[in-house]
Amino acid sequence: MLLDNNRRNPSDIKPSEITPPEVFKQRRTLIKAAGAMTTGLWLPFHASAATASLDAKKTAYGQEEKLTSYEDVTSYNNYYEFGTGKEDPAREAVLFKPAPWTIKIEGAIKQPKTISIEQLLKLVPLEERIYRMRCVEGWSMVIPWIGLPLKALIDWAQPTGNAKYIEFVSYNDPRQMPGARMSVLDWPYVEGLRMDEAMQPLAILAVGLYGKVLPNQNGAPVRLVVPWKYGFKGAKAISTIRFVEKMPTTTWVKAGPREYGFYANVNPQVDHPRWTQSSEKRIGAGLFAGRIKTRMFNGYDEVGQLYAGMDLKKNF
Ligand SMILES: Nc1nc2c(c(=O)[nH]1)N[C@H]1C(S)=C(S)[C@@H](COP(=O)(O)O)O[C@H]1N2
Ligand SMILES: [Mo]
Repeated sequence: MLLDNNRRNPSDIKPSEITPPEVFKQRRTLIKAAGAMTTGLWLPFHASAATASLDAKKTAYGQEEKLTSYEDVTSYNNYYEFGTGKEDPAREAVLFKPAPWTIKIEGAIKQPKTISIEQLLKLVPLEERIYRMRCVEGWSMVIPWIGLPLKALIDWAQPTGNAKYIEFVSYNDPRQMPGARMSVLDWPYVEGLRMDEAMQPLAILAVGLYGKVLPNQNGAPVRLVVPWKYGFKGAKAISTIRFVEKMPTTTWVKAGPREYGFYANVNPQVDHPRWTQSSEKRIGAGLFAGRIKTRMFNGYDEVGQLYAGMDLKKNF
């Protein structure tokens, strides 16, 4: 029953289809009180949580773009903890439990802290932002994210002057994540940004998409979205955020330093050894749609000043 529902497009399923309205409301209240929940209690609530809507204020970001369908956004992606195939995450992450959830914040900071999802959602009003997303493998999507500027969390965390970089560590549990039982990558998945990149207003922590709570396969309950960089910078299911002095060794740089750089800015002039970066295939554009030209910084020109004076062929 639960599995059957998940095979359909979740946007077509109203919570009321799964649960009578009064029970659904009751469950929502319970989900909000996630801190009080035990692991065993979570499962029956999961289906309703995954379709819960999220309030966010509309913004001007990406209004001119044609959106990639909810179906494509949630059924074609990379999330190696759930397998290396593009269709694996949607199938294998069905039973993953994104609540209760807290993020540990540590390193160069006045005092180590934890923040729960409930606290995170209250830091600043949530926004909807439509971003173009570009995977280094050559495909792209346009996704209406819901989230908050990463800067809001950094301001709350109060890093010290020694914080030059910020490291994001994804949750890793081989029991819940079949891909994490294999050594395709060096787990846990780690990504990072330079501090000024992290403060750039375009960088967000996403908690939803298409007006709903983030589906498991897209990084529930909270993931990074940095639209001027390749998709792999967007670490999913973040469990630890660490302020550090030295450039972190990120998972993909460790896996292939000739193929993946720390900066990973979208750059049509620097090809990946196996994939061209000068053009891209927009997912869902149709069989006869040609490839489109990839733009520097994925078209987010305003970030250029962060890299003034840097050789972006060396710092790829
Ligand atoms: N923890 C984790 N985060 C991850 C990945 C992963 O394998 N593990 N894959 C990355 C890659 S390569 C891409 S393109 C995006 C794809 O997911 P999205 O469509 O939800 O953005 O997630 C990124 N974040
Ligand atoms: Mo990617």
